Parts: sequence; structure tokens; C-alpha cells
Amino acid sequence: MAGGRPIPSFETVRYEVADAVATITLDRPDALNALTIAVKRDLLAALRAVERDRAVRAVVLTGAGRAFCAGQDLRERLESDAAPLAVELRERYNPIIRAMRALDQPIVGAINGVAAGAGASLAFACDVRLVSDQASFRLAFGRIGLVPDSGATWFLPRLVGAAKASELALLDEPLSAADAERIGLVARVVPADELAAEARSVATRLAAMAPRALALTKHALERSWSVGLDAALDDEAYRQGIAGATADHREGIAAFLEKRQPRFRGE
Ligand code: T3D
Repeated sequence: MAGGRPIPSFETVRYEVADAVATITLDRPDALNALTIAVKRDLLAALRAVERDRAVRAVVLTGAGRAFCAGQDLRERLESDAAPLAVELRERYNPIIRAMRALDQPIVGAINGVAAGAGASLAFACDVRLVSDQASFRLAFGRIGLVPDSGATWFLPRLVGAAKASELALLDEPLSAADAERIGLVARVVPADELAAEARSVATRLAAMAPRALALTKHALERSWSVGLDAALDDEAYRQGIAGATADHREGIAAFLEKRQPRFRGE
């Protein structure tokens, strides 16, 4: 149970909750966690479960086995009844990316191995990216005659700047974990055998912080990408008004003055 609710279970995605951290694991290791209709359905359902459960304060998104996610399952794409690509994106991929960005709880991407195609896009949509030293990114769309999707053309220039975004998207070359850190695509490279513990530690730190302030910060950063400084200043003032009225803000000041750790309750 989390927050009094039973913890849901899914066919292709593992969903675990412990100490206010939900871990979502894409779980088709034999196909490098490639995204079938079932995985997309289960991942969206897992994100909805997080959205409904206020006892969950941070999320870790990772992959089972040696890959994070190899993107669209190309075998399923060849099936005779596969939906047209534009429909697949509108109905199955885009809702996942929107749900990740709309979620109040921060998502720590634990990029344990290769992230390709829409799998790279899933990594880009996380709030904090920790990457294994064994991992790599590959847009992979160009090689099969497609356009980067699931937010890749939007996230990439914002995360790494126009020059690197164009190089990655157009030339479609693999990017090592070290290079991803160097160009600012990920927060940090971590030795493979320490990644899960490190991601959990970061998520646990986030889970101990004031949830309203974290959500307001996440959404303020998101909004800042599409507005000018003037509007961003107004937006910060608006959000600070909300954060400043919370019991957690008062608790934060009290804890500072009393030289103790704060106990944030999300109120
Ligand atoms: O609906 C739509 O189509 C629109 C949405 C599109 C979004 C997209 O994501 S398009 C991009 C799709 N993804 C790719 O094109 C990536 C394809 N995979 C690769 O390029 C490579 O597998 C990797 C670079 C990811 C990893 O290479 P490597 O050498 O480490 O592994 P591998 O040997 O290629 O793959 C291991 C197994 O996983 C292999 O199966 P097998 O031979 O052991 O039975 C391989 O077929 C399978 N696999 C890997 N990626 C996919 C996959 N199976 C299905 N779909 C995949 N995407």
C-alpha cells in the first residue's frame, strides 16, 4: 500500500514504492525494453498511479537488463494492423511525455544502458538524468528514415543548445555517457554498479523536500523555456506567493532557526 492505496501491478513495467519513492522499471530486457503498445500503456498507467498517489514524492525511471530503452519496438511496427505513425504518436507516445512533464513529482532518470529513439526521448523528459558509465544515447530515427519524436526535437536544443542538437538529430551518431555529461545532456555519470543506489539516493533526497515547492519549481523551469524574462519574473512571483503560504515554508524556517532537519508534509 502507498498512501492507503494498493500498489498497482503491470505486465511490462515494474512499479514499486518504498519510502515515498516510486520506481518504474521498463521490463522487456530481451528486447532492450523496446516500446510495444503494452509497454506504452503500462508506462502511462504507472505515471497516472504516481499522479494519484500523494504519498509518492519522487520517481525513478529505469530499464531492466543492459538497456534503458531501445525506442519503438520495430517488430511490432511491422505488424499488419500497426497504427499509422502519426496516430501512434498522438495516441500513445505524446500522452506519456505530457504526463511526465505534468507530474508534480520530480522524475530521476536512471539511464542504465543504451537509450535510443523514443527511449532517448523518455530520458530527455526526466527532470534529473543520472547515467551509467556503460550507457549511451542514439537518436536512431534518421537511420530508419524517421524524424526524432516524442519531444526529442523540443528537448534537445533546450538541453544541449542548437549546434549539438542539430548534430545529434541530423547525423544520428551515438553519444557516450561521458560525452553526454560533457555537453550537459545529463547531470552526472555514475559507475554502472552504483547507478541504482545513486538514483535512489537522489530520489530520496527529493522525497524529503517540500513537495509543493518542488512541483512549483519543476513547472516554473518548464514554463521559463517558452516565455521572456518579464513573464518569468511574474511567474516566479506568483509561484512564490503559493509556496510562501504553505506550512512547509514555515516549517523550513523553524527548522533552520532551531538547527534541525525540516519535516515537510506537503501542506
Ligand atoms: O510507432 C512508431 O514507429 C513511431 C515512433 C517511433 C519512435 C522510435 O523510437 S523510432 C526508433 C526505434 N528504435 C531504433 O531504431 C533502435 C533500434 N535498435 C538499435 O539501434 C540497437 O539495438 C541499439 C543501438 C539500441 C543497441 O544495439 P546493441 O548492439 O547493443 O543490441 P542489438 O544486438 O542491436 O539488440 C539486442 C536485441 O534487442 C536484438 O534482438 P535479438 O537479435 O537478440 O533477438 C534486437 O533485435 C532487439 N532490439 C533492439 N532494439 C529493438 C529491438 N527489437 C525491437 N525493437 C527495437 N527497437
